[in-house]
Amino acid sequence: HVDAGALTALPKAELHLHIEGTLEPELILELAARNGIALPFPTLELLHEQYQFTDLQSFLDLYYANMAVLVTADDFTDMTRAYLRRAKECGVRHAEIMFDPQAHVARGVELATAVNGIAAALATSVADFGISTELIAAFLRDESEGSALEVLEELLAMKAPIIGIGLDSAEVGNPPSKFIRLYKRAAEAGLRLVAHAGEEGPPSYVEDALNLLGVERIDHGIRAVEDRILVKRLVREQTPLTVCPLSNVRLRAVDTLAAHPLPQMISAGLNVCVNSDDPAYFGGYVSANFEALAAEFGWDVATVELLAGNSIRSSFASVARKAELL
Ligand code: ES4
Ligand code: ZN
Repeated sequence: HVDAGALTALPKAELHLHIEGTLEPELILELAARNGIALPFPTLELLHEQYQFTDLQSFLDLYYANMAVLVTADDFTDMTRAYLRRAKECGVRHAEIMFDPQAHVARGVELATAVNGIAAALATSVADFGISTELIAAFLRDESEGSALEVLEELLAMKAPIIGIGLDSAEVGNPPSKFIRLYKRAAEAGLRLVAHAGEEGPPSYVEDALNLLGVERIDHGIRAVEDRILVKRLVREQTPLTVCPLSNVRLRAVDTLAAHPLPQMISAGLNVCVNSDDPAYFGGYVSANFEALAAEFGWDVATVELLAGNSIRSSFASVARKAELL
């Protein structure tokens, strides 16, 4: 068995993290007050009551509503620094952080406000927290491909410091095939490619994300276990799967943590790592995910070391940075 101190001490990378999902209720209220925004749930008590989710969409509704408090670049900087502070306490030494540009533009926030605010915190993340960072622009799959392409062109024109693109939000009914041109354009621009797939959606979405979009990493991917041929391929190609166990429990993608397919995925030889997804909404940061798993499955140090090592190996960090952390 592993104790909490040893878990935290292990250097790890966080590869599946939505920065807007790190907005803690306390910070939501603080930013609402600072910006003079009236919230539908204006106290901690009323806000906390909203965190009981039945599926992905029920979470997304609250997640997008709470973003209303993000107005100035400083708001984005403060949110990002608050995440980095907590990530450091979890032993995170490298973080690849997603943000949802379309969600902010749709609210009338300038793209540059969001990008520059987040980037300001990331620019000093090594000095401030000992965490190397990268930024990934995630596109909303329930919006049109045209909307995503417009925002991508704007990000490229402003030379936004992004390493890649992702695809998130409501999965079922919004398959990878909808975004072929977006991923082609991003690849042409030299960006790295990831996408959520197989969270609520079927294994065929994982396959299509690989075949049609050319992604090099899959966010979630848990439903891949339903397709033996797909599992064989993912094992052979060692495609990284950024699994988020507490998220899956809270959004009812799995019934219980005990029923989570992660142990089965590890046994099959899949390249899995552990991530927090939207830690302010799902009951904890990456250490909480590791601790819950280790307790539930009685893991030894070797298993935890394997998962932490996978996260670093699967990252977009430089060869030198990876060597430093492994
Ligand atoms: C998300 Cl858990 C999850 N799934 C899909 N899209 C998302 N955006 C933020 N969190
Ligand atoms: Zn996610």
